[in-house]
Amino acid sequence: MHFDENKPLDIVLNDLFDHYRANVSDVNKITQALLDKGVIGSQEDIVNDHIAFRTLGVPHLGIKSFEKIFLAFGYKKRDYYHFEGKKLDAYWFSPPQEGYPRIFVSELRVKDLSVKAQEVIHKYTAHITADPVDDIDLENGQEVADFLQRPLWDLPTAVDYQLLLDESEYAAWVIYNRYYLNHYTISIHELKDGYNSLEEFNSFLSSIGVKLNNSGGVIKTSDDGLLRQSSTVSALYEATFSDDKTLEIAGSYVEFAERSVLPEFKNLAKGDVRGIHRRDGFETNNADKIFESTYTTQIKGS
Ligand code: OOG
Ligand code: NI
Repeated sequence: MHFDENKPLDIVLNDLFDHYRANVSDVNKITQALLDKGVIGSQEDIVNDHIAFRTLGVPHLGIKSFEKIFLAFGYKKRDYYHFEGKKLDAYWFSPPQEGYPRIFVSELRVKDLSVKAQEVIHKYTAHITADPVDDIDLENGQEVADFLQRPLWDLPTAVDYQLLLDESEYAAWVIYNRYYLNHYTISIHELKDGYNSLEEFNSFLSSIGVKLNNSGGVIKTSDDGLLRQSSTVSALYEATFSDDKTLEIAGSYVEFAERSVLPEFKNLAKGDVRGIHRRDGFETNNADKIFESTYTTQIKGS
């Protein structure tokens, strides 16, 4: 995915992707292998199904604040999802026009954590008393792009990070990684024959040594059978904390989605099938397992 940069949204998406790609080595590794095999002719041939962000459910930092950016770019807020065990809420947002990715934004239910964990989160975020996005010009793409790379709170100490990690892997991820892009998603059904089913694509990924999240099975399938997803597990990165301690922690990952044609369009000729004819949205049970792509249990498990 790469946009022409004639709109603020294009600038933002390109900038997010450039930072993400520079940090997550699986992104270029997969693109390069697809180029080498002739599956794609250039990086732009990859269709990005969606991107995802994580937020903290405290005043001025949750979805209600973060979403202002993408609502201003014409995205529409869609379904709500709840993840009981992980103490998360999420929404997805549909793009202003075809060719742009969906957006999945989740939020930690901070009030549902232990008092100790809440205290740690408040220690870093209590100074934020207005929506930080209100200070930026949402018509200026570069300003928005810079905002999404700018830390809104101080780096945590290793002790605080560890305390959060013991209770919520998601909390620990956000306190260190903040609003950085959590993943982008390759649309598998858009690829050529031999690569356009998740089974085929996942065997290609294994052949190039990419490790997949196996929580709930490698392929996660929606109840209607029409949305199937897989994802890599994050690599470990050496992170430096505010007390100069270092720990190996999770970063971002890559996802793969196969959206099937809806039953009412099943008689369409293959060449006539467009995005609108396929299963849209997300699925709670798939997402619940995909979150674990940054969890120690997946990264350190076999
Ligand atoms: C998001 C996990 C859910 C999906 O496509 O259902 C997800 C996350 O890890 O923040 O990406
Ligand atoms: Ni996703």
